[in-house]
Parts: sequence; structure tokens; C-alpha cells
Amino acid sequence: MDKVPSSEITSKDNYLSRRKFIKRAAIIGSGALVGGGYLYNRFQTRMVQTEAASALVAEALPEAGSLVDEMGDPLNSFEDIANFNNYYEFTTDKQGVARLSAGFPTSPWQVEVGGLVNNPGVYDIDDLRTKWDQEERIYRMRCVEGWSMVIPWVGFPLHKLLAEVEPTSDATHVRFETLHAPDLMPGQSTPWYEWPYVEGLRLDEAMNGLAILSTGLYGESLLPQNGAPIRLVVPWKYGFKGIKSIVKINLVDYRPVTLWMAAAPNEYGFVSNVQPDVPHPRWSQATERRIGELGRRETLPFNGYADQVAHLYEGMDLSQHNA
Ligand SMILES: Nc1nc2c(c(=O)[nH]1)N[C@H]1C(S)=C(S)[C@@H](COP(=O)(O)O)O[C@H]1N2
Ligand SMILES: [Mo]
Repeated sequence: MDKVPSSEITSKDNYLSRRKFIKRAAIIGSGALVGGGYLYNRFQTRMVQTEAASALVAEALPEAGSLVDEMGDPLNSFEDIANFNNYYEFTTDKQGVARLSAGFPTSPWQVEVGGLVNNPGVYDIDDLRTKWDQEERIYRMRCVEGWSMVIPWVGFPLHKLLAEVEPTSDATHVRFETLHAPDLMPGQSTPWYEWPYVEGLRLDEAMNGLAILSTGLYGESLLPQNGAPIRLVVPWKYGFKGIKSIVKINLVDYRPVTLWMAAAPNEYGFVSNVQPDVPHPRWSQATERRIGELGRRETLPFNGYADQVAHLYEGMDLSQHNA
């Protein structure tokens, strides 16, 4: 990873003061976030494009965020979150995604929500940023590769969108699709994967309060490398379930085949809950490296969210790594 000058690392103080600043700017309706790029000067052009969106995102946020998750784990820095990414549409090089995705256009953007629903609709991204209160959700993200981060997402519960489109009684699953635009996403020209990226959830998983659609993090609208303008976050599952840059959400009556299931059915399944006792065929899942820490920590069942989600899987056999 690039060496990050300490002056650029998101410290507790500048996160809090920046949040207050954004909030105030949003309240007074100022479009000019003077100095707004000080943390993010590497992304100055993006900042210009996203300031208005960030003001929308910031408007309904609480005054100040916590600096730790509910277990007391500190947030990863903005620099870590924005410079160590999995986003195969751009590159498989985690440290290369930020640069390659820098000009990716995320506005205008629409998300088509349909399939087995009573009220299908095409939602403009600004609608999705403002229709429901934006909440901050500090979640651990555990990548199937064995690393993790703590990320202060901004977004809204997926169930609010689902309630509005009204799944019919036939709907059993939700299928998500990323934008397909090989001209903008060079990785989509490689033959190794079945593009576009597809992910899915059972409807009852999708209705769980922990599942969110995220439009921002650290009080800012998402940068392209994190899945701008809107991505899924399902914190009790491996990170690959959190599909980025969503353009389609469909209610269906079958279990969708995801990009990873198609690419390596022996290694990746549909459920993909974080399960430390079920190893990947090529490595153990018992421990993880928290980005920014030395050594490894123990991985927790359901990534530490068992109380909220374990009931969804009662009676299911999840002993297979590719369940
Ligand atoms: N469309 C798309 N979504 C994606 C991926 C991807 O390659 N393409 N990678 C996934 C993986 S493996 C992880 S761990 C997370 C990483 O999210 P982050 O880069 O915002 O930390 O995004 C997930 N969502
Ligand atoms: Mo991942």
C-alpha cells in the first residue's frame, strides 16, 4: 500500500470537526464546501462532482459519529478504506482500484427495481439519498480472503426500499446487478468472469435490519472505489456479497447465480456467512488480519452479528464452505 503521510490520515478530531462542518454546510444550503477537499485532496476532481451529493448524504446524519464499533474496535482510516479495495471491474490489484476508478461517472445514475413486485420503479440516485433518513452504520467487513476493516457507512436499510416496491407473495430472493459498461470498467473486458457482477440474498435476509444500501462513508458520498454511487452492505456475510455500483434490483422466485458461484462453484456459495469453523478449500477462516493492525485476530461467527442474524439459519446445514 502507498505510504500515507500522517497528515492525511483521518484522525478522530478531523473526522468529527469535518462532520460538523458538512452538516452545517448542508443546513445553510451552501454548495461551496470551502476547504472540503483537505482530507481528500488526492480526489479533488471527484470532490467537485460529489460535493452536492455529500451535502445530501450529510443532511440527515447524527451530529457526531462514534470512533469505534459496538465492540470497541476502532474505525479504519479513510485512507485505508479508500485505497485497499476489491473491485474486479477495474483491477484485481487492491491498491490500484482507487486510481483506475477515479474518473468513473456516478451521476446521473438510476437504479431499476422490479421483478416480482407490485410497485416497480426507476429510482434516481438523489432520490435514494434523500427519500429515507441516511443512517450511519459502523460495521466490520470481513473479506473471504482473510482481512477485515471497520467502516462507518452511510446509508439506509434495504427493507425500506423493499417495502416501498412491495414484493409479491411469489418473491423469495433479491437479485442485484452492477453496471455493465466495459468502456468505463476495463476489467469487464477480461473473459475470466461472467459480467456484470451479480449478487443475491434470500428475501428474509434482505429484510433483516442489518442489511443496508450504502451511499456514503465517513460522512461523504461514496468514492468510486467503494462502489459509488450505491452498494450493498451485509455485514454478517463475506465482503463479496456487498455488490458495488448497483443498477438493478430484482425480486425473483429462484436463488440467483452470483458471479462468484459461476466463477468457482467449488469455492463460493450463495449463503456465504462468515463462519470461522468452515475453512475455504485453500485457507483457514479461523482468523483475520484487521487492516492497520499487526498480527491476526479471531474471526467471529456471523462476523460478530450472531444475535441479530443466527435465527435466519436455524436448521440449515452450513457446514459446506460453499453453502
Ligand atoms: N461489483 C463488485 N462488487 C464488489 C466486488 C467487485 O469486485 N465488484 N468485490 C467485493 C469484495 S470481494 C469485497 S471484500 C468488497 C470490498 O469493498 P471495499 O473495496 O469497499 O472495501 O466489495 C465487494 N463488492
Ligand atoms: Mo472480498
